[in-house]
Amino acid sequence: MKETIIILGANGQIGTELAMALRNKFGSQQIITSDIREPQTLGENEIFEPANVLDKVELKSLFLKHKPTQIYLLAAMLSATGEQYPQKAWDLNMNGLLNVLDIAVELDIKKIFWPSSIAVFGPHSPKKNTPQYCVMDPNSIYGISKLAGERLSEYYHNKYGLDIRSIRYPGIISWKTQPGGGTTDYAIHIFFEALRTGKYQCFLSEDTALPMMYMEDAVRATIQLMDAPAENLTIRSSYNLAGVSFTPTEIAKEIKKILPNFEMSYKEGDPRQTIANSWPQSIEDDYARKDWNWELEFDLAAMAKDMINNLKRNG
Ligand code: AKB
Repeated sequence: MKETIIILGANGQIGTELAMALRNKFGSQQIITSDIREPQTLGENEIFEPANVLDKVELKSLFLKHKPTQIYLLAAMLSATGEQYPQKAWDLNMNGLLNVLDIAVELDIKKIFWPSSIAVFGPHSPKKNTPQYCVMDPNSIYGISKLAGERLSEYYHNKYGLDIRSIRYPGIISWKTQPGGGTTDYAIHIFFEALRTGKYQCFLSEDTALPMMYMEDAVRATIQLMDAPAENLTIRSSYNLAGVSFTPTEIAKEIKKILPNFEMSYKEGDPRQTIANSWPQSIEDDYARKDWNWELEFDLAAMAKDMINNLKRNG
């Protein structure tokens, strides 16, 4: 079957790179990118349609026009910005998802990808090797909306047969598009600043370990999950994905191996520290490995090397 894919929230950090990978896989004509903002560039044969996921009428006419076989819903407000605008974060993260799920049921669009996050875990979840199933008491509005979204996804799968698939993304590290408003963003800013000024002041404390993943791995995982046979999938809420866990000290050490003059300092009292403290330090991803043969490629050293090479080449 020929796939037609709509990516909602396609101009963001993950959407930009996922769109490139999906265009390579299915051809540009099959991928419709959409966002409330126009993209900075649009290649020949690439299709973009402006749409707001909170506007159900607009969304439905987009789906009716292109008759997608798959939808990727990436429009969301991340953890740090969410704490500044909790009502807006809840509205976008929940109602955007609800709109897509409802229209998908109405128009019989079966296959949907929607990302969750490590933010679904909270202060009483195990901190190390956090398992798929455990106490979950997120205390950021972002985490609360993602956990509610996971329950909603599983509900729509069970009740309406939607083939919805999801990953609990760790912090995603990339050089092509900058992230916006996340707690894990320091692990990207550090590379840009290391090359630009040779220094970085980190807003998280030196020993704050968090699960992260290089963009190549995150995109590969997402497409691998979407390609997996439905009968192999035992999780319809969202899959844990481990990635690589490190502290600011550890990433700074890795950067210093390549840029020996790099200097790291720390700023105390940033509100993102409170969010980071409530999240796992590392994740266990047995279900992803078993159900769809997930394997990580980039460890911290490989990621740091690739980031710096690409930023130097493109900077
Ligand atoms: C954030 O920091 O908010 C995101 C996430 C871990 O979901 N990168």
